[in-house]
Amino acid sequence: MKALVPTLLFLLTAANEAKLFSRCDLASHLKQSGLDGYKKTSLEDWVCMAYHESKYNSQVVGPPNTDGSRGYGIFQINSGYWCNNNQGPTANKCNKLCSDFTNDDITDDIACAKRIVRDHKGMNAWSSNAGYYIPF
Ligand SMILES: [Ca+2]
Repeated sequence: MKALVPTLLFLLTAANEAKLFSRCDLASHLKQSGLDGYKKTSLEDWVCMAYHESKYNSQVVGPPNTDGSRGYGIFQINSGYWCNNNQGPTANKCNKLCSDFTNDDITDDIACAKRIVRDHKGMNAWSSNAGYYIPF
């Protein structure tokens, strides 16, 4: 049992670990996931958006917006439309828990970002939400 406790602590820590991506590391992930040119949005625009939303930090939870929703993770995905944070009404169009967007695996974040940009607002889904910006 004594040996099991540190192992469990390590696993819990690893599961909750966030990642601060470098620009090149993030660009590589996004390119491998097919975001370069996705819905006519360049890789540069995706990387720029992630920088302004989260400074490439996968752990960021934004402050409450006027409607009480928040942004989650590297793309600051909004809890009012795209994920469920169990703190208010949501359309949950990505069918995910918002906490799934604050870990170091951004595969699901990217999948939801693709869903968001397919919506009628496209990339304006982000630029119209200036309140998401998180100063560091
Ligand atoms: Ca994730």
